[in-house]
Amino acid sequence: MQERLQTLKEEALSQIEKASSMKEVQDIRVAYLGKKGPITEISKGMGKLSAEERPKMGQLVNEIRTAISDQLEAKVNGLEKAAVEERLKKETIDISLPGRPIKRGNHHPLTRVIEEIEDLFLGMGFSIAEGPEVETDYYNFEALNLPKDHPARDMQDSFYITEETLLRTHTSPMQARTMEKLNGEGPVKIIVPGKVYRRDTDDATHSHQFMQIEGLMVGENVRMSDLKGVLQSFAKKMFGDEREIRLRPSFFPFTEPSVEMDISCFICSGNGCSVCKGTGWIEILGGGMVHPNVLRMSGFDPEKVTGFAFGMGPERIAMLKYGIDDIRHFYTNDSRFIKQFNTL
Ligand code: 2NL
Repeated sequence: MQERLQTLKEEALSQIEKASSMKEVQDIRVAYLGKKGPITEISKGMGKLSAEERPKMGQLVNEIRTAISDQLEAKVNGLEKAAVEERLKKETIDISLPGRPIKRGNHHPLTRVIEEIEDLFLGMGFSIAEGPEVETDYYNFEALNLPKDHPARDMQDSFYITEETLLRTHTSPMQARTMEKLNGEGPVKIIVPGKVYRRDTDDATHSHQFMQIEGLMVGENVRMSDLKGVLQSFAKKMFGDEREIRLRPSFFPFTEPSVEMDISCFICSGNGCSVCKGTGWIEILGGGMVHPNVLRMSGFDPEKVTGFAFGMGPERIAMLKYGIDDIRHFYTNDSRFIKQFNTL
């Protein structure tokens, strides 16, 4: 009996040793310590033993049961620990992996150019004025020396809403509004950026809706040379310090005299290229001395004050500066286009 018990113990311990899963451990427990297992069977048979042998055998059976039971428990603990370790190994996070880049947007190229222009003029003491896109016929035309029968009104085919209201064809009406509010008390020094509308067929260089930035300075002794100095600074800031400018005579109903400004070609510096069409000069904007009629209609006395005004198209500035070949790129919002102007 003792021998059988010893053998049982060795067998059990060796099987536990070899077990590699919870299921196996459980099977071994049932096989050796279960109700129908050999240890239970031996315990049950103890009654047949003599009073002398019974305690000795009882102790031995208990020892063996405890030994097997302890071993089983140790195995269970070992297997659990191994399982946890295995999981930890699998789930470790590789913190050396580079993070996923965050997609950041960037300013639209037109916004960039407009803000750059605004910064320059703010630095020269101009304020920014903004106003309505739906305008009255009076502010859009009449107040700018374009009476009802003026032929220049045909030049600017416009989107009329009613007989007296339309989508503004330039930002000048806001300049007239600003002057009017000041009741003849200068000086005025503003720029007006904003959307304007003209009835045009869209193509690579025309759009029915586009941006304009106009500037206006009114005060005592404001001269054409002041306009020239301001525009010279503008040309250098936007197209490089080496830029020269030239003014050519032109015509606008709201200025007299009127000029058009060219900058020396920033591509070929005058040697001749396709951008300046071999002339060495690129036309950038128009301006002039505010027409006395315009000053008068907005409440200023042209005998006492003078003013200069200019207007430019920021799309044209941006197209030249960045080599953009189609104005429609600005409005179709293809992210492949916009992303190219990411300087963040
Ligand atoms: C151009 C030319 C110009 C003005 C705009 C202006 C405004 C007032 C009085 C007088 Cl309130 N003039 N604006 C003057 C000359 C030219 O724009 O080619 N723009 C894209």
